[in-house]
Amino acid sequence: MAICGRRSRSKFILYVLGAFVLGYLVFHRNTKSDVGLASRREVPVEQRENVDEDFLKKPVYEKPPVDVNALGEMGRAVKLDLTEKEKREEEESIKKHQINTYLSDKISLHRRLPERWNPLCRNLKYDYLSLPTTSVVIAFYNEAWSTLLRTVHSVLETSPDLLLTEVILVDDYSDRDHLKEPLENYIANIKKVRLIRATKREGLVRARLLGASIATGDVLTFLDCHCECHEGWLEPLLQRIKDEPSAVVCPVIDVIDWNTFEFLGNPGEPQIGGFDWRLVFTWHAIPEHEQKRRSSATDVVRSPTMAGGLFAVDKKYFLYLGTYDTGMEVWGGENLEFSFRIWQCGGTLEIHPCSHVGHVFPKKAPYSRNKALANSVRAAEVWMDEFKEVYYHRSPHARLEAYGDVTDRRKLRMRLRCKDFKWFLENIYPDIQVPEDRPGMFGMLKSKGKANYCFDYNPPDDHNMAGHRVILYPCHGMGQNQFFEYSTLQEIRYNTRDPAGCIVADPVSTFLTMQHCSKPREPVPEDQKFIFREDGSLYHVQSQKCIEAVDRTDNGNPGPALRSCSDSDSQKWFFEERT
Ligand SMILES: [Mn+2]
Repeated sequence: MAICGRRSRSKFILYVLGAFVLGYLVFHRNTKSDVGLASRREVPVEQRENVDEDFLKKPVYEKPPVDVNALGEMGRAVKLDLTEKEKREEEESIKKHQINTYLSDKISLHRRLPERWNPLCRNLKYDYLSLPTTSVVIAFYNEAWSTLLRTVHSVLETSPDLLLTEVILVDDYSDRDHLKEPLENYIANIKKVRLIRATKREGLVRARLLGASIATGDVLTFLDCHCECHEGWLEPLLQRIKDEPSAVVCPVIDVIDWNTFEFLGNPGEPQIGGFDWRLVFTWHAIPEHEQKRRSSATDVVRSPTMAGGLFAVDKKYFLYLGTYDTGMEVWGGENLEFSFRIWQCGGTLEIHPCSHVGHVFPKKAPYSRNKALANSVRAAEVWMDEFKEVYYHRSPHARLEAYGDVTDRRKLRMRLRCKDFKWFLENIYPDIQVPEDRPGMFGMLKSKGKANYCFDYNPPDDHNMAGHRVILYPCHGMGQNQFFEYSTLQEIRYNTRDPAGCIVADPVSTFLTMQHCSKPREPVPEDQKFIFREDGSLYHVQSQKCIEAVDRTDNGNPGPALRSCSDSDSQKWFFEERT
């Protein structure tokens, strides 16, 4: 096991001790199981396989008999016929939770999901008796009753009793009444569910650690508090961790619609995680080099980053890695910090295509994320080395953020002899484009003639960057939509996001729009080439015109546009990092 070599002697002893305890538990589990199981173990392997498997994968609770006509059964979308009054209640519930909990309350807490994994996953066999056990940790804050309890029942009804030690609910100091006594009373009658409460608001990171601190399973499996597990979701995670204890394994996160509760799982290849240079998490298709590394569609997929909420990790390895950065507040950014740490410190971060868990993505973030910035800065300060500048250039206000003390986290990095961020980029995320950020060639692109106006670009939406027009807007110095970089390939790049955008000038309309940049090593299209000349002019090579700050374009608003080149200040531009 790779992790042993790096441990101190005392840790090694602890490990041996742990292995002993584990051995005892496996032994104990086998002996305390009923006689049927013990005698089946005498049956030759070929004959016992099928008999045994059903028995061994028996969940903690069986789902009640299916009622195909029940609302939302088999993950179907629900559309309710509501009176005006009911509609108002529904609206209220959406306002409160950013999830249609009015509708969720009408769906069975035990509903089934349709089978939406790669059919090959059904053929995978597990040696149940040798798999590690797990504690499922679910932290919540003011979660609605039905979404929380559907998560709990779903875990109990899809996880083999043999492998699930417990479900640990961590209440992060909620103030809603239904999460007080009613919740305690409800779970008092359910096997294997424990509830602990924080005594003040801790945030996701510390709440999860609170749960982890009382967990007794071999593996920690973290789930969000509005999930539904697909059949067979747990075994692949545990099998992988058994095979490779330094693997941190995420399930495929399937979408459950926040408004209809439709389960949108899909059996195709999963997407993997990345990030852009604002340190925002992004999704990507599996790159070619990774596809080549895999030999089957049921093999794990390596992912540079994780989305955050859902993963399984060997408890001892999680401790070795330094668990979470407890200096992080509420949520946001902790997922990238953990991802960087896993890879840089010798682990692997993977997605198992046979483990599917549905997650209700809320309409928008239900509570404040204003601490996410400090969390990102902590991640950058500890793990990104000189590349943190690329982040700061695009989020200049992050430099001013009070992010607390990271001394201990840096010591952890030293102690574990973690690799640097350059290694991470080159080996784990070679597809990300690293900006050049040459001095004086990035930041706000300001007009000399039209004082305090800057290039500004607002993409159509989070997933689609291209297509809109570039405008001029009062400079705000916050990076983001006003961040551009002039590259050695003569592009004006909009690379706060990944993949990056490049400005395209159209000599007919005269406007500037945004398109995707050419791929690395492919030629830059002619209409994306500008020469940033000594005198500050931006010369468009294809049209032989210059970019001018125009007060009123055809829609009445200021914008950059192509004009015949002149010596006017309205055709002079300069970069500035901050206001
Ligand atoms: Mn969530």
